[in-house]
Amino acid sequence: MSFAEEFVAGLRTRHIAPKWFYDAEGSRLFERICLLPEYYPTRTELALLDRHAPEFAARIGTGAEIVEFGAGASVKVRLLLDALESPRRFVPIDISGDYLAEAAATLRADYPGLAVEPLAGDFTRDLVLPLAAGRRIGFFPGSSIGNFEPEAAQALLARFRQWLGGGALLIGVDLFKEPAELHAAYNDAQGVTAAFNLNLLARANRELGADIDLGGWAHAAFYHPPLRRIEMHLVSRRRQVLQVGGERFEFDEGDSLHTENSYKYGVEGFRALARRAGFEPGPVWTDAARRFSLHWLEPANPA
Ligand code: AVI
Repeated sequence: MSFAEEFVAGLRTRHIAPKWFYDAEGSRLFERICLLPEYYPTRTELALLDRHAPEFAARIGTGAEIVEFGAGASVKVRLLLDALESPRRFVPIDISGDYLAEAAATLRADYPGLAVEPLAGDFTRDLVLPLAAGRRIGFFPGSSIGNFEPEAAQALLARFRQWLGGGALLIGVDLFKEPAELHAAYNDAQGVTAAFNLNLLARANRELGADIDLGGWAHAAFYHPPLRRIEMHLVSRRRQVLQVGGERFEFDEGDSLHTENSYKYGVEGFRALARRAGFEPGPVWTDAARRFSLHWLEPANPA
């Protein structure tokens, strides 16, 4: 379904999938989130990638192909590429086509010997990947897996396993921790996460000709301990009517649109999920405070 169709359907169900955050503006706002002092996942994962790059390179081997799911600005993969011996090809996949093309051009300039073949598309749907050039390794950093419901996360991992055709997956997974620390990460003092959330409505104004008053909506994010997830919502500040795609949607003060879940895992819980998806979990790397984890997953029964 297109953004127009899903946005209108989301106004009916009061639930919109987080993948629609990422137009060019949303991708830029997300890059700013990654630099926020409160948002620990990015810097923690970057430090892990940096510290253990030689180990990853040894596991990946010579002449490999890296496929990154949800590549964004492709910053993290550089730490891998820098450590690899003669990587053959890099295939970044992202839903934000313009943003992907920009990032690919920069990578080509910085890695002249590397074939960079971006694929603009939605990896939660059927995508046709090019035939593998060398051992194919999947890279899914950032704990984007946490933005899927656990059953959907399992199905997605199973799909990656098929796409990787016998290759391994290196995946970043955010760990559960003190609720206050989680809360701060999604309620930053500068309001960048709020702008990221509200950009969904701004995008509807830009792309769908909606006339939504952003001042009528508030960002809300909170940790839900029983489900071990952060929930993000857009909350209506007053009674209002939205007119989109020829339909009318009424919101009372306090009504919300649920825009994102971000599940947090324990190391063992995530390994169990990976097993259910047909992987054999290998080593796990975490920081000293066990904020974030990187998992090496091999297919249980390689083709
Ligand atoms: C992309 N994803 C892993 C981020 C997260 O933490 O769930 C998206 C995000 N939402 C608000 N801040 C960051």
